Amino acid sequence: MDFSKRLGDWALLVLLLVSCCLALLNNGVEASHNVFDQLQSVRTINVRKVHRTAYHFQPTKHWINDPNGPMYYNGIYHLFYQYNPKGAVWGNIIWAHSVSKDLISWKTLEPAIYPSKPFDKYGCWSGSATILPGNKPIILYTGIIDRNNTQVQNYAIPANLSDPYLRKWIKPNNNPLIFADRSINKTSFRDPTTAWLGRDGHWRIAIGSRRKHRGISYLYRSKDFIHWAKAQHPLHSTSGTGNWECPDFFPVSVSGGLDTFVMGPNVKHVFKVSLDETRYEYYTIGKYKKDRYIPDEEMVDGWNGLRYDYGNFYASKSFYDPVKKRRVLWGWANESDSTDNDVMKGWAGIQLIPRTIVLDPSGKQLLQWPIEEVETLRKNKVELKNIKLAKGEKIEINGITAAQADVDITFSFDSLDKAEPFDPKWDIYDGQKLCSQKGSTVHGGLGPFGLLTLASQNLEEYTPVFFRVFKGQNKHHVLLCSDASRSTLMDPESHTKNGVGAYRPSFAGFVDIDLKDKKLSLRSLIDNSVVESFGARGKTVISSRAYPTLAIYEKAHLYAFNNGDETIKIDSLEAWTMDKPLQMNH
Ligand code: DQQ
Repeated sequence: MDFSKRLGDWALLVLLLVSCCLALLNNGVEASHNVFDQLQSVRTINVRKVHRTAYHFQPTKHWINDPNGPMYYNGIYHLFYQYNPKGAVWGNIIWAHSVSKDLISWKTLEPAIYPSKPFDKYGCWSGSATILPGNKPIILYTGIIDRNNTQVQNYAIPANLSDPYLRKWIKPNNNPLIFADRSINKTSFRDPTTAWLGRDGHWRIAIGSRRKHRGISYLYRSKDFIHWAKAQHPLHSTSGTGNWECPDFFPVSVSGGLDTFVMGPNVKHVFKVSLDETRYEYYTIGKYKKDRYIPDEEMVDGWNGLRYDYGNFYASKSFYDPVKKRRVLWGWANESDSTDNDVMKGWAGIQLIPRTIVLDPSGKQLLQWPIEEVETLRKNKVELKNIKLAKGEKIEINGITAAQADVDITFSFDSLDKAEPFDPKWDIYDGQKLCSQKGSTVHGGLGPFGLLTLASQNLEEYTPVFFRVFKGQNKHHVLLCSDASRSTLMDPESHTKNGVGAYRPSFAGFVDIDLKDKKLSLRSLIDNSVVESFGARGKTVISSRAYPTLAIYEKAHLYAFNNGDETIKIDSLEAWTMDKPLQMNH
């Protein structure tokens, strides 16, 4: 190693130590991400390849967070996203821009929106796109106008509608469109939604905020998209939930996706918020009436609410795809390694595979499924059928690249009798705690059974995704776990998330399913450092990040396993190696 490289490493180490101290002192503006002033512009010299994903969306280097303004326009899908062009931690935030014809192969364009005017001088934060009548896209985003983190809402429009990629965006001088009035907390006033048009011909948007500890989504109306007035009542608010970021509000039906303004019979509405305090999201399903959203009675409207994803998933945003008539959901997965490691590897953050969302026929939850286009990346199919796994048995799924795979498996069992009793003292909303106590190696009655993903040959490292069935008083409780606690041998002492350490939780969520047919299905998309798992055809979804040191590339293994008394059958299994998408062709 030459002297200058060593000096560089020392400088980086000192920088990291200083920034950690600053972070602990809570230095920096109030923002929704850890702020490491000293690291924001540490230039990446070498991008570390290991752990980069092959078929998930990620730029060539540096930090990304929220998906912004996803939309479809004249044959092209657009994805904008919060991006730090100068470093691998949050900061210097702009709207980066990529386009695609299939949501899988992307082309990076020049940044679309970046600080340049008084109304966004200190940051261009999240927002959404709306297609106005006459097929004219418009973006609403949050601008930061001073060092006190004051937030306003701005708009941007394409410079040239006949440019197929809409490369250049203009931020007209009549911005900002919306200031916080005196009743609003101006440092918690952000992330405008896609607008929807009411029957009265007026546009509506919702904006995330809080009053003390009450999460609020303010509703604004406009006739012309330029002059906006705050409605007397917020669209929705919930006490005790803290600041709401990235609200999303849209109609759903059982049969397919709906454009954002659609109302009528058989249509319900979904309201989702991202919880600033806990960094997870919840949604409710309900009615939209007289400009207020009312969750259905059986919905849990708070910290224990339904989640799109019980793992690493935040700041999600949906859009309507008019071509395939579907609602598509984008969500960001942050890294779970340490900040130090992010700076070393020169990149942080991915977007998860877009998902279609429909209403479950029960009307009580949503179903999510990876967009069908991801299947075009499948190759080397392997199949298994009717394989029994007695307690303690596992079988390797050979013939694919296990570090980069799509696996879809259906398990069945003869009886529910051996399911362990569900202790009434356990918290039915805290699957994660239960999963941390009853991991994949803790023998059970019916389960644990599932997959061991990103596994090293001798199981020094693995990320298990598995079911465990419990017998409750009136029904069975099915727990789906995605447990990163043994996913890596890297820095084993660093197990807590304090803004700088690694985070390896035993993510888990319950699956609302009746087990009449005694079957449970699981699909996992595995991509080097991410495992996205869809339980029971998208009823419960969990995404985990993992950083194996042995189970990388061709050295990763994939197994199906059973550690419960009840013998489990693999009814069917299909698995594929996943290709890396080519750059979008022009
Ligand atoms: N990220 C953006 C904010 C948003 C937060 C800033 C959510 O607009 O509230 O990068 O992750």
